[in-house]
Amino acid sequence: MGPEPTALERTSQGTFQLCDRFRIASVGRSGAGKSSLINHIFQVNDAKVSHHEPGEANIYSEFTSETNPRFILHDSKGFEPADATTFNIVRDFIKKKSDKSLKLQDQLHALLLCIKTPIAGGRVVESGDEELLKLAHQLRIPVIVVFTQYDKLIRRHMVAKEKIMKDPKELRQWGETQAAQDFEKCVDSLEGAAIRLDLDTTPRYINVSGESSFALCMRRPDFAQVTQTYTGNISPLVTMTRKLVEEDLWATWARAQQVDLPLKIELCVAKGMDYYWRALAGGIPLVGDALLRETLVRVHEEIVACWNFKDMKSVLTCEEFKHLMVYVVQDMKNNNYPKSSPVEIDKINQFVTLCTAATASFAPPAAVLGLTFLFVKWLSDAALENAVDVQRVLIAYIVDLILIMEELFQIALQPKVFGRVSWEELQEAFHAYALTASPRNTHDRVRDLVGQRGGLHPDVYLIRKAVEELVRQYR
Ligand SMILES: Nc1nc2c(ncn2[C@@H]2O[C@H](COP(=O)(O)OP(=O)(O)O)[C@@H](O)[C@H]2O)c(=O)[nH]1
Ligand SMILES: [Mg+2]
Repeated sequence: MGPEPTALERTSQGTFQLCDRFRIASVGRSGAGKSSLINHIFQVNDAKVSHHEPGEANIYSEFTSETNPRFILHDSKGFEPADATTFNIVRDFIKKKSDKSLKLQDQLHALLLCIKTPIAGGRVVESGDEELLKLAHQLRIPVIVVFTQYDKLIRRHMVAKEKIMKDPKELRQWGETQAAQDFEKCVDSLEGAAIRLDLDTTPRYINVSGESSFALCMRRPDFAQVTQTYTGNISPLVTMTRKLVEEDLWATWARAQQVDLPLKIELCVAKGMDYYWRALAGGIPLVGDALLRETLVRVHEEIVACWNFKDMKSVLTCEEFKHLMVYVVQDMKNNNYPKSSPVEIDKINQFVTLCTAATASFAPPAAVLGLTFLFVKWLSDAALENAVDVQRVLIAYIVDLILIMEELFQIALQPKVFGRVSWEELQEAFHAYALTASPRNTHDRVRDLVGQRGGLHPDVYLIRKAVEELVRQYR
């Protein structure tokens, strides 16, 4: 065994084994918008926990969603200032779940305190909320105060002026500015609470609007376009949470959340690249001298897992999809491939038709895709090493796969698909990818990154950031 793993290695190495699901609690009054918020973050539609029995705080019950199995939710309604019993239940739960001697997976990883953004004056942070903030602070549980339904505040200001303001854009601008001013009062209230509680910093806070179908301005149908939808700040909330959770947990969070693309990309690159570095260093148990082909397969699986798709038929991990990926990166074996051939969408279509056909017998994939014998042989024989051709193929594979997964993500987010993927969606993703990020361009950039002679820069962190940057540029 080598030296102790660095923090960077540790974060990606066993994170998922260490902690498979992100455990989050949401507390706030009924109707605050907790369920809507959770539905958004994790792209599920079933995060509903009923609170029919008065006084009951069922924060102990674990909610898990079939659509997204990567998180566990504890949901509890808030407490009236006089309601000591309910508060005590929540307090005891949080205390129990913050015990560091528990396994990481059993601990509470983050707490969202949801407060409906008030649309008129009044006390914002109530005494129950204060108690909770104090407790979270003492126990060092990452907590975010989420001011929900912020769109309603904007709407209130718009409605007040909709008869006077003729320009819908101006009206919306007005609503947003006024709401921002009102929101300052919420922030003041929170800062005041922090001082009263003697916390060393103000808790993190954010305003969000989780509803996308809510009409901001209903009485003027002619304003529909600019006023109808408003969803805001969910992605920044996800980023904020990522910064607050412990380093060992960021990957678990990045995989569970389903709204923040840059965070997904960061995770994919970390997973993909680190596997390579570890394989190179001989750090993967049971793998002797790693081969390139094997490594690509593992990198492929690591990256696919980050997206958390509902892949009932295991399309994303099947051999055929991997063949397609190999086809996409074929030109990267040589530095100056004479005609760096663009991905031919016809070939992909033909291939997918064969894969999904009822009859199993068809020409070998290599033939259909026009993979050269030399390339296929090289792939299966090449040892994993610090060689430029190996690195070019590997990085191109990582970049292209992430870009395709990203397209798939957009497709899978459509309501009718709801995270489920099959060949149909994957094919659509390939099309979108071939149109937007011409592989030729990304491949040129990968060539630059790997360098003509020397190969990759030895600084793992730097390379990770450079690959992330590359992917982002082609989004
Ligand atoms: N306009 C608007 N309505 C919201 C928002 N979030 C939730 N709602 C609505 O508020 C009601 C209560 O939301 P819910 O998520 O069930 O609250 P919970 O009781 O805290 O879980 C539902 O009718 C939601 O559709 C939001 O951001 N904007
Ligand atoms: Mg609810």
